[in-house]
Amino acid sequence: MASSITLVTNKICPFAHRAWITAREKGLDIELREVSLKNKEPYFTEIYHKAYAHDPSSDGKVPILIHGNNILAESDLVSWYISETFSTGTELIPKDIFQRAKMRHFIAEYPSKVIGGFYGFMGYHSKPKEAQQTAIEKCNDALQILNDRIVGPFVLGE
Ligand SMILES: N[C@@H](CCC(=O)N[C@@H](CS)C(=O)NCC(=O)O)C(=O)O
Repeated sequence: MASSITLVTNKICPFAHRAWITAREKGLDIELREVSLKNKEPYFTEIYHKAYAHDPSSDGKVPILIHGNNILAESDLVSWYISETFSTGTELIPKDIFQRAKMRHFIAEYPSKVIGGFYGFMGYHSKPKEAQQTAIEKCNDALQILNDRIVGPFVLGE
């Protein structure tokens, strides 16, 4: 029997979204285990410290993938692992090497360009009006840079 897949996750985390979207695109039946990032339960810290590629200075970050004996942290690795392991669903990694280079470039740029803006935007209700506007503009500018490269419906096309 194939090993079950669990994703330790949190709804607000864009890194966890990346792993979850990958699993959805592959059509996988995964168990989502939602954990609090504010009050970290012992299970979360323990499993995080068992995960390959975890940050030793952290007491837990999402996402974490558990697939049989393979426990993996870091959303880009998790997404890559899911994409390469399962042949079901959408083919997410292009065969063409130039297309793959574009994909790697997008993955490298996404966190630095979009995620800072995204977090600025998330806390925007508690900010003064001017700071809210700056947060929206920063988020839109980052999305626009990436949007200009998207062929659609996926970044590289079909
Ligand atoms: N580089 C990591 C970042 C993961 C990350 O920072 N997750 C945040 C939530 S969005 C987290 O778990 N933070 C908890 C903490 O740092 O204490 C990845 O790509 O998976």
